[in-house]
Formats: sequence, C-alpha cells, structure tokens
Amino acid sequence: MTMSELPEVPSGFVWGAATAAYQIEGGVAEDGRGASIWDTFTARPGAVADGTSGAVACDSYHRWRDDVDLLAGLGVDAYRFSIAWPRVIAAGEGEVNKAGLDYYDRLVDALAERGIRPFVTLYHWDLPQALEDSGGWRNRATAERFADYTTVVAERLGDRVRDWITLNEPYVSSMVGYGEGRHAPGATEGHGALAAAHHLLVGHGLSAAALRAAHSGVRVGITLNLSPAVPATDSPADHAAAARMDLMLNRQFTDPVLGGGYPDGYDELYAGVSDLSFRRDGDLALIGAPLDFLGVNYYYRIHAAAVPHDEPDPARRTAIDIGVRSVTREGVPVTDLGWPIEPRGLYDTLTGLADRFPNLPPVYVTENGVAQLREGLDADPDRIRFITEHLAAAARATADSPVDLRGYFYWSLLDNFEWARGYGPRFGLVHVDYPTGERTPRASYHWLREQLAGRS
Ligand code: IFM
Repeated sequence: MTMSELPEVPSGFVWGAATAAYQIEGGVAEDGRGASIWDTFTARPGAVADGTSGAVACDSYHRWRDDVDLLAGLGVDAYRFSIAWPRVIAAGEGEVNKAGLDYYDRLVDALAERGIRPFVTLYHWDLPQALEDSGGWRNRATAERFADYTTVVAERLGDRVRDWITLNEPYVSSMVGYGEGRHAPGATEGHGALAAAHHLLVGHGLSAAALRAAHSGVRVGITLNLSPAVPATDSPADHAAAARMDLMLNRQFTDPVLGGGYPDGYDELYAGVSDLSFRRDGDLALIGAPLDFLGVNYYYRIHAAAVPHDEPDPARRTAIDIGVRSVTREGVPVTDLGWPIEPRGLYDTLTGLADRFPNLPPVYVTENGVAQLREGLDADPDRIRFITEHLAAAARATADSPVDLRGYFYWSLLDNFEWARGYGPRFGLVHVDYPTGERTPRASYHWLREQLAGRS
C-alpha cells in the first residue's frame, strides 16, 4: 500500500459517504415540514458565524437525484443520511406528514435502484421546535415522542432499510446544545444538559425497541462522537483533566450504551451541577440493550489542560465547568478548523473500545473527514492524505485488537451547512456552489472512485 491507497479490507466491508438532513436539504418550509430548533436557532443574531442557515443549504430536497447519481458515480456501497423529524411529523407528535415521508421513500427507492445500501439516522439534531417549546430533551416525554416517530418511519421504510442509527452524537445535541449553547436550542444549563443527555439515551433505547418491533431483521446502532482525551503535559493536574474530559465526552455515552451503567466518577463530576433526578429505574437496561453495531465518528484527539474552575475556557461558555481546556500542541498538524490531525486517535479509539467492552458489537466509522476553509476545488491532496492515513490507522487497530470494523463513511459527500460555523468549512468530496447549487466532484472524489473501482 502506498500512502495514497486504501488498505486491504475484509470482503463485505462497507464504503460509504454521509450527510445529514438539515445540512443539505433546504426546503425548510415546503410540503408541510414543521420548524426545527435549528430554524429557530439560526435566526438568532450571532448564533451562526456567517449569519446563514440551512434554509436552502445544498437544496437536496430538490436535487436529491443528483446526489444519488454522485453516490453511484463514486461507487460507494452505502449512503448514510438522516431523516428530518419535523418533515415527517411537523409538530413532533401527532399528525404524520405524508409528503415528508414520500420524500424519503423516493430517496430509498432511488438508492435501491443503484444498489446503494441506506444507513438511516433518525435524529441528527433537528428536533421539532414544538417539542422544544415544551422542554425538548430536558423532558422524558421527548424520548417517548422520538419512539413514536421511529415507528412511523420504520413502518414506511423498514421493508427496504435494514441499517438504522437512532441518534447522531448525543454528546453534541445535549452538552453543546443545552450546556454550551453553541448549538440549538442554544441553552446554557447544567442540569438541563445532563437531563438532555440522559433522555437522548432513553430515546435511543425506546427507538431501538420500536425499530425491532416494527420489522424483524433490522440492524440497529447508535453513532457516538469519540475523541481520546490526552493530557497536554505530564503534570498530575493535566492527567486528571484528561480523565474528566474523557468522562464527559466519551464515557458518559459509551458506558451506559455498551457497559451497562454510567462510569465511575460520573456522579462526582456533576455533583455541583445536578441532582441527577432524571434517572429512573429500568433506564439503564433500556439504554444498554444489545446493539447490532456501534457507529463511531472520529475527527481528532483532545489535548486536555487543567484550568482553575473560576477561569473557564473563554471559548466555551459552558454551564458545566469541569476545569478543562483543550489546547493545541506544538508540532501537531491541524486542519483549517484548527483540529489536530492525529490518525492514531482513531487507532486508540477503536482498540480502546475493544479493550473496555468485551461484547463490543461490530463497528462502523460513520464519520471521518476534513474541512478546508478555502473556496474552490484545491486542497484536495490534504483530503486524500487525511483519508488514507485514518484508514491505515483503522486497519492497524483491526490487526492489533479484536475490533470488528465493518465499514467507513467519509464525511461528507457534499460541502454543506456546518452548523454554527455556517458555510465556511467545506468537508465535501463534492464541491457545492451555493448560489447555483451546482455540484463539482473534487480530486478526492475521483481518487476514491478509482480506489473503489479497483476492488476485487
Ligand atoms: O458536520 C458535522 C456532523 O453534522 C456531525 N459530526 C461532525 C461533522 C463535522 O463537524
């Protein structure tokens, strides 16, 4: 293997590309779609760096056929996309919007015609605003409504969709959305963020059960964003800071989902923040029910430095101050977004999961990718190198540990709306000219197509 070739993978390995509804669809007021928390949040002055929103995005609500053609041209096995809950049930509960379901029905059929396997994410952050108005994920009832919505979608698509992801990155929806306020709904609450994290996981458990009840033969997973937290220096304070960061970012989610309970240290870490009264008997059994796969989104490692509690990181206005700051390390290359490029973090994530969870289900890397801030089609050698180095690290992890890695999805098929950062960061294998919607494959797309075409 040279550095611009993909590693050998077992037969059946799934190559894919990923997107999410609010980031690509646009059409936010069409055919009965209700408002989501991202429609509301993006209207708040200063919430999004460039003042934009997903109102039009890549216009995939109209151009989805082009996107399916791009996937087919790329030669991927699978497409990971998400369903917009407010497109299917405008108010989050109650009346089902047939036109919204029809959109996804057509997309799934078009993928089937091209032999592309859908991996469907049910929740990629676009909560119906009506549910937020009555408390959102702070409330257990939202988890129950999520299960109802799951049933509606599974009954319509479950005859053709086998692979389901309940949630994308519950850390971000809860701790960033309800704790830091950098994402919708833009709250800065301690107890609220922890309640949201727990209720998202309850929602995951209920949704998984709803999927299995709707169709036999479904494969159910959840996608977690995992970032190894390493101490910025050898000081005991930084070691302790890294452990706290690991607990909040990773173990708060991996341990209940895969290990049967919240990690040691969880109650202590949050003692001053919440009475944890949102927990109910039976929740952990629901959250920890066996899964068919785990989705891992890996982008970077965190170099954690201890900071005094009364001097929190000014970049993170979080309501949950755990006394940690993420720092850049000299000599570590970074992306245009300042994210450290460290493929060994993916190795450590995968081998670490295998070490800690003896019953770890098969794993898919459901997101991994790099953004360029420059407009245009250049900078692609960086992307090709990023992909090959991360895949090499993943391949080493499978050689050195029992992790059963079944697939890799590049984030993202298209440049798209990067949440609070707006349209500046471009993650796509395909460049999107936002004023016209025109899609132009980058060199990385052509490179990946050649690599995939060369498979035996
Ligand atoms: O764009 C996001 C995606 O929605 C979730 N995972 C990380 C990506 C890059 O920030």
